[in-house]
Amino acid sequence: MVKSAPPPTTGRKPSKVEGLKENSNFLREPVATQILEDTTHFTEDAVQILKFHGSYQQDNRDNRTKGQEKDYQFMLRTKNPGGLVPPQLYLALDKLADEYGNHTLRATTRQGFQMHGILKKNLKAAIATIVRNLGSTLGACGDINRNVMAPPAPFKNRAEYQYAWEYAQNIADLLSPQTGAYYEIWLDGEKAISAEESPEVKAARQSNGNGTIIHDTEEPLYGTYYMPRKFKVSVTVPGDNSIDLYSQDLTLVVLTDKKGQLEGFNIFAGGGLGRTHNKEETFARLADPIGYVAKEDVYSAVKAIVATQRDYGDRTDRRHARLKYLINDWGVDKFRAKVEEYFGKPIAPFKQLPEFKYHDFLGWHEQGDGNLFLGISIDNGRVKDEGSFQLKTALREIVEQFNLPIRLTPNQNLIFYEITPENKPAIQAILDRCNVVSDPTTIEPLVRYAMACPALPTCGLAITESERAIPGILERIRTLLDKVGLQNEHFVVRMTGCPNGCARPYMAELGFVGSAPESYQVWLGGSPNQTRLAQPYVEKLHDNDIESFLEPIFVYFRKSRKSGESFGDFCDRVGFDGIREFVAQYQPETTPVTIESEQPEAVSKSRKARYRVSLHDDLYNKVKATATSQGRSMTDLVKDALEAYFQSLS
Ligand code: SRM
Ligand code: SF4
Repeated sequence: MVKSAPPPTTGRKPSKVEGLKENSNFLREPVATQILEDTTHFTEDAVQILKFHGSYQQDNRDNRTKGQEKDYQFMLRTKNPGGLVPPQLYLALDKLADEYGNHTLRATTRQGFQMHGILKKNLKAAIATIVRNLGSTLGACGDINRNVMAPPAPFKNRAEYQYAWEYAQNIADLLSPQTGAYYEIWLDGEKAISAEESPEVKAARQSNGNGTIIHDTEEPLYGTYYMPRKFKVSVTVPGDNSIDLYSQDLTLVVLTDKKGQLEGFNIFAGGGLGRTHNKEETFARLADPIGYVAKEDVYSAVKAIVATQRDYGDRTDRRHARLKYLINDWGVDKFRAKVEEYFGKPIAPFKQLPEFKYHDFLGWHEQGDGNLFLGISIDNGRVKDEGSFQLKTALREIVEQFNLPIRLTPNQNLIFYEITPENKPAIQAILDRCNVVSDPTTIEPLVRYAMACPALPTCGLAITESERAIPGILERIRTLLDKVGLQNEHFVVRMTGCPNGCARPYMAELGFVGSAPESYQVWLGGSPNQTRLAQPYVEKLHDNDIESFLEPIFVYFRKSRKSGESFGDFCDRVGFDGIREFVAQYQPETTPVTIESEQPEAVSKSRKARYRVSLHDDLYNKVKATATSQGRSMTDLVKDALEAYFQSLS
């Protein structure tokens, strides 16, 4: 094993994980040894290296019992550049989830799939099955380039979308680890049967642009120490923010000429969301525009940025190790100058771009070549069968019968594409039979645009619930919106069980970030298109207090919004001081109830007179609940109650 020189740490002690990477023999040990042992779990050191192979050691936190061994199980994460899941891979994953997992799959916020609940003894078979079916988990986690995102829309008549897919794949290949460890450990050395890499990418990986390559090691780009921390890349097209571009370490925006020919890429860098409560030195940060590179230079530019972070990212403090901190500490100009040293020439000025908008591509659409695509909403990414809701069955049957490729979306949904129009009715029939909604306008919009991370019971870092809590919380928000007169209002709600930000809550209009058991830090003021960072409004809101907390804010919004203004834009415009002032003087509103009277003669014969009386909230809620449970109107209920009351007086 030839080791590369350790990156500089300016005299400070490198973090423990740096030593584990150094001694791992390019990601082999201690995983290779411990996978052969008849144990339920790996040691802490092995767990760190296992991440690079796409797996996390977890335990079911619902099953923790004092004094007993944890209920160890493994999460596997696939890497799918641009969200591509070939039909063969989907069927393999579906089967693995039943055979070794917890019978569910989970579409992630970075266009991958996760499987939970795998026992150590089944890990090797599960990974081998994924690789033999055109998938991979290599580099899905760990200090390395993660899944490269791209807009999932399969628009065949829009060249820029096709370029985004092509370059997402090529950059994933360019930055993929070269160690033989993965195939040695999981496939007994058998090499993957993967799609041929583009020769351009192969050449770009080898070429030494001013120190981007570490010579004579198994990992020419990463060296012995890999990256200081995870590294996240996306490729998008002008105007399409389905990939949440401002939250990525590096985003490339495809730029084409008038004929749709690729010219080059705008570069954004330095986004990232992970933070720690009460540690001001950690923060969510939006990516900055860095500049423009021509298409023939794009791989060198990407390598130059990776090398800059590889060589100058903080390896002594993992909380300060992401690229966002390097750019924040240096400033964009110094960062760009250092990248240019590796790149070997100046980076051109950033080109003007149109406004970025969020798209979810749900429902049936033309894909631009006569075929169709269908975006299916998956609540919080969880693919499962539950009672009459048979999403897992529906997806499997569709893939089995029509052999369709899938693109996972960055919002935990999926798209089937290459659908010939004559197959649409049969696909629709499967969805209808399995109670899977295909018309996005029938989905409650708060649910449609919401995301939550897995949190409990699998995530070891979760402080409180997220995926399991969000459905109830969205329902309560809807009831509250209805109550305060905002019936058709909706906005982007995102929730995480801790401040790491896996469902990107800091980009939401209303973000809930777990801060204590059953409590959330609340973030307000993000934009509907995720182009602005939200801000923390309160540190700890108990789940029980959501209504009393949100009601005055919603009332202020209803009263003072500008025409068409979204909730996030409103919060950003009026500011937290304005909101706090309104909340401080807020008196809970009484809710008007309309009671019909018998028609007085004086009133036109054709309509009934209506009188309004006001009820306080608690009484109104009781009347409403009773009327609902009895299947009657509130008017009838109140009429009966009043009549009984007056009778009792007489
Ligand atoms: Fe994440 C760690 C789940 C996207 C920031 N993330 C974790 C772990 C592995 C917990 C752990 O370290 O023990 C979670 C596994 C939970 C479980 O039970 O499955 C986890 N992250 C997820 C997923 C599955 C959430 C989801 O709802 O889909 C996403 C998988 C994406 C994928 O396919 O690769 C996921 N994680 C993200 C994102 C969003 C994104 O990438 O666009 C972020 C914020 C963006 C960013 O990185 O800045 C994110 N995850 C983190 C962090 C904080 C990183 C930091 O810079 O501080 C951690 C903790 C860490 O790395 O120390 C983390
Ligand atoms: Fe776990 Fe926190 Fe990520 Fe949620 S945000 S999955 S709780 S690490």
